[in-house]
Amino acid sequence: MILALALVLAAPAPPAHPHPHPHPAKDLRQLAQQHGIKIGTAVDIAALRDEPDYRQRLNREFTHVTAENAMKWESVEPERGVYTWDDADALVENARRNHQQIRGHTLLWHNQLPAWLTSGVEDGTIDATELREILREHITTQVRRYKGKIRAWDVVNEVVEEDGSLRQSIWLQHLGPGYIADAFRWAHRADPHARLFINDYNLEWNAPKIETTLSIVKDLKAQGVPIHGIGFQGHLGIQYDYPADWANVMRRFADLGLEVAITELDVRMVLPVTPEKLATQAEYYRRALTDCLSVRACREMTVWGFTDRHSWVPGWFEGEGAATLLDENLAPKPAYKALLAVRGRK
Ligand code: 9MR
Repeated sequence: MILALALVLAAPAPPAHPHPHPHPAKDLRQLAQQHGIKIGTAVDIAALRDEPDYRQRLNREFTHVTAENAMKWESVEPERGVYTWDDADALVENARRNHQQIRGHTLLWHNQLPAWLTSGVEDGTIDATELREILREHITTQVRRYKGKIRAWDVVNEVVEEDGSLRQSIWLQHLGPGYIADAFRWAHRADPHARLFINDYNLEWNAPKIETTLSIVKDLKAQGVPIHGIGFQGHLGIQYDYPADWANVMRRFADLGLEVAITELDVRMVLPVTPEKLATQAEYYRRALTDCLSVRACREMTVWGFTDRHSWVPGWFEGEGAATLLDENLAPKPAYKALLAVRGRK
């Protein structure tokens, strides 16, 4: 057995096949190559540091990474003017060593803001003029630090409500709707080569959100604001129908000249796990990749964690989980195999 294995390993590489990719991919890195897209994952920085099996799997499978939390404002500036880049730097360095591109997440959000900022705004010690300056400084500092190292930034995250109105965040309330254009301009100035995205959830299917986001993009473009991409988070659940119109929605944004990315894909289920549920989940993952591949402008599919050992889902949805491609022991689930079997463009 060992001898046979040694012979196989020693055999010369087979000649290039005349057809593009006749065999299923052996892992996600190869799948990404076959389809000419980037396949990424959110990275849990503690797991990257402490769990060798997690680290190996991450680096073997993925060509793109997003920091799940390490680049959020509360992580990088927990006290005013005190920057803590260690975790974000570690992720960037690991990516460099493993030939992974990076999505920066996220420059402006209403969640995971540092307490000094939210309390200062609340008690009035930070007024609108200062808040705008703080935001400009934050975006400039962070984007500049990773200039040339981040392929794409989620510049603004979740700025539209479910009913299609602009989100009532501190940004809208104190700075007015112009904060969105400002954020893109500041980010562009700090790194003119980074691709700048607007990112949201439920954008796969929610009509009011889709229409408002389309009009935001049109307005920005009309003003000459540097915006390059639309991020569909893609937090799905098998208890809901698959968003059947997703590829068409992607196309509407692509028609405005944007790059399209699936930025946070996961497919949760009500526990317990059953073979039937895993099969349905596999079908959702397969359809998401197929939808991306059907739209030429869709260049990236990123999953929000790749193992059920580290997923935000159980902590946020009681009784739900098992949302990722690999189980807690990093064994491939049917969804992983379904992705490898997808045939598509190129
Ligand atoms: O996965 C992230 C989780 O660890 C954090 O506790 C949570 C805090 O809000 O944010 C999660 O990531 C979110 C992402 O940054 C933006 N889109 C929704 C994601 C899931 O909540």
